[in-house]
Amino acid sequence: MAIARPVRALALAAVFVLIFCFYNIFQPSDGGVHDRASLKTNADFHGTIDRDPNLDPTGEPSGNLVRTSDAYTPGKAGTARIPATLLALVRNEELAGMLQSMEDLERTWNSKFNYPWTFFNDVPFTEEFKRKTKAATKAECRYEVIPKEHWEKPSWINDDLFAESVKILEENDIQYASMLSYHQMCRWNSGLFYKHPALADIQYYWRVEPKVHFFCDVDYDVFRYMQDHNKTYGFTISLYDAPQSIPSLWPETTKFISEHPEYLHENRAEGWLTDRTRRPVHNEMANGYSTCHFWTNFEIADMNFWRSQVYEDYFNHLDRAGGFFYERWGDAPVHSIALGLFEDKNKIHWFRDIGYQHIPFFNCPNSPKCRGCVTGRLTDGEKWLNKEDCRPNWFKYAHMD
Ligand SMILES: Nc1nc2c(ncn2[C@@H]2O[C@H](COP(=O)(O)OP(=O)(O)OP(=O)(O)O)[C@@H](O)[C@H]2O)c(=O)[nH]1
Ligand SMILES: [Mg+2]
Repeated sequence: MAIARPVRALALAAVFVLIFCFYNIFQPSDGGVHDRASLKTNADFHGTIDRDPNLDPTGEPSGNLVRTSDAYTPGKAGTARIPATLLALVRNEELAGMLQSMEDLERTWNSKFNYPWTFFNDVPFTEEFKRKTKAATKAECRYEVIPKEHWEKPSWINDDLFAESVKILEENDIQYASMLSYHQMCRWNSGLFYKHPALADIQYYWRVEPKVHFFCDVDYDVFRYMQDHNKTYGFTISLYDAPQSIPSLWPETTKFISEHPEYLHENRAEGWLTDRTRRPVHNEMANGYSTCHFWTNFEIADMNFWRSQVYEDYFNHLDRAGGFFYERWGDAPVHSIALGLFEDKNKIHWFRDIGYQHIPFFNCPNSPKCRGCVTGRLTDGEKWLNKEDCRPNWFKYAHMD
């Protein structure tokens, strides 16, 4: 029996619709940046960004900017540099990746301003590491070992409970859960790095990891920008976290707030932290936290915020609660929650003009100053990674600059 052409066309269309639905339901899951196997459907996600602002022409931030001059010559007395450093926690084995990050950042920015590099490690740096990193910059390089009391698992962490907790985290596909050093690194980056004696006289830092990329020429002193414009924190990328890595972080935070309601800033970005409209299941699994965070492998910040009594009390509360080890609290959600609750949201700045990549995400603005990345493309990884973009929430609850 012949089937009429319109009916055939309709049947074909129905098959395509079905395939499309099945693909969306069963495509690789989301989860956090590090964790692939958590949530299997799109039900926990409501829409991508309407229009990526990185597609719009991007220039420098508005207001007074300080340009390079002779006063930025390396080692010069009476320098225009303010107390600030490029800061990298890195292993000796990551030398090649560190040199690559340095090359990018020196080319695009630091060769004009010559801020010192400060390298941190839990073991001494090798002579080769020192020699090769020194050769990658005209600026001063400092090599620091982290004191044991800042790095070692604290005395109140119970080994058996840690081992049990790791099993649960691994069942939930939380990457690096069994690596004690990863937990130590997250804790150090959250609440200890700025206490290192080598940073005592330094106020601002730009965190740099090995194997990251910088794409755009930046022709002003970003540390002066932070200072002159009264900014506490600068980010490039904002993402959702894996809720299974932080189930008790928000409950511990609300406990802390109930003990210290006076610490809440009146112009805070709390809605960004508690949003449940875009990813309700994330919020539910993280017990009230959207899981939105600034991706802290890039951060330009004022350490006075971390050194404040408010943050000191908050970090100590979290540290005692044990979640850096019994869960896998990252410095990204910890820093972000503190900024979202205890800081004026207008003191947080999106460095949209700094082209940046840490695998698998980019910040790539539309600017003639940028080379080597694709404007407005968040990721060069799998398509589902686009769902991890949390900037729309930041723009909604805070601002776009
Ligand atoms: N010295 C030292 N550095 C570490 C250690 N663990 C991590 N780091 C550094 O801390 C930073 C973050 O660690 P990564 O392993 O990159 O963590 P991540 O960015 O969450 O993971 P990836 O997505 O795999 O890059 C990097 O700069 C590492 O070089 C450690 O045990 N010792
Ligand atoms: Mg990394």
